[in-house]
Amino acid sequence: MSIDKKLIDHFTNVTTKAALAASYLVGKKDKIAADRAAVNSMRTELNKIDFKGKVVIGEGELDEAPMLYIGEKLGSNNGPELDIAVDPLEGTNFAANNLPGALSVIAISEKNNLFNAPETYMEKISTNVKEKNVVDLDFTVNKNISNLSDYLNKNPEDLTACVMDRPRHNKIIHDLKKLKVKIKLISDGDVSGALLVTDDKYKVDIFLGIGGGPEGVLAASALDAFECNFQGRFIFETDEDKKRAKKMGIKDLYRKYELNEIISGDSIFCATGITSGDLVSGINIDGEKFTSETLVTHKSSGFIKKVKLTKEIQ
Ligand code: VTB
Repeated sequence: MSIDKKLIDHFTNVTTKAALAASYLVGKKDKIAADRAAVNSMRTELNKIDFKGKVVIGEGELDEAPMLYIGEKLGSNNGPELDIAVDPLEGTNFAANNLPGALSVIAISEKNNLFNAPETYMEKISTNVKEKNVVDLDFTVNKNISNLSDYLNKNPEDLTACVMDRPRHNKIIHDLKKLKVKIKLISDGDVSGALLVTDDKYKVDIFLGIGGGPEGVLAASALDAFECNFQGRFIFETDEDKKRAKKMGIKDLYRKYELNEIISGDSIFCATGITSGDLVSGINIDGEKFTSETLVTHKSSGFIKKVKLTKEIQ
């Protein structure tokens, strides 16, 4: 089974509208309001589509967030049963402070094919290398870099690693620096960070570090369409985290997940720029019209495109 290609346009419209809604709050120093605008728009647009959707990765659980919570049913209730992962505003700081890289993101899979990721941290690694045992979450930074440089036939000093700027990454950054690897430090937005390995033009050879688990699953769905590699391991710090994970059906809390254990089968991924960043341009409003750019992937048809749209503001 695969997801009907016709749905691509519908889901592209969902992140486009959510990005537009959030764009009015760019630079207003209000993360919550910007997020709310994107969430509300996404929910309204998803409900217009003919499908039976269920949110498996959303904005918290029912008691925490009223919109797009895990388990929420969306769509017209006619059509295919699909699972949904949403990050209506990825990079809330970017949007609030008018910085590059805010995105509105969605991933859709066939029912039960998208990992039900808890809202905890995840250790992640992505590369554009499909072969196993070149880069691995279980290897040291030294081993990963040495293997990658052999594989790509590049010196370590010609490799670039993307890492989120966090104190928890001091050791990784220190090791990369010692190896003379070029470091691309990002302040937030690790969905985009993980996807920078997909095309040579971004000049990133490896993404690594700890970020949000849900963001990891979203990135994995696009990386699958690009035939890139991704591995993730959740980090459960508190007893409450561990209990929640068990409740969600995660038996081995320390397990390393391969890309296709996170997402399998067919999928659609859409990421629309709110503010311009490495991946896509942001929303531009010109009078009655706006333009948007969305990175869209559809696994089964091999569709991978940056879709630029100009539409009337309704
Ligand atoms: C990332 C990143 C997000 O949170 O997952 C990160 O993609 C992880 O959390 O844009 P910490 O900020 O606690 O390190 C964001 O930066 C913000 O949601």
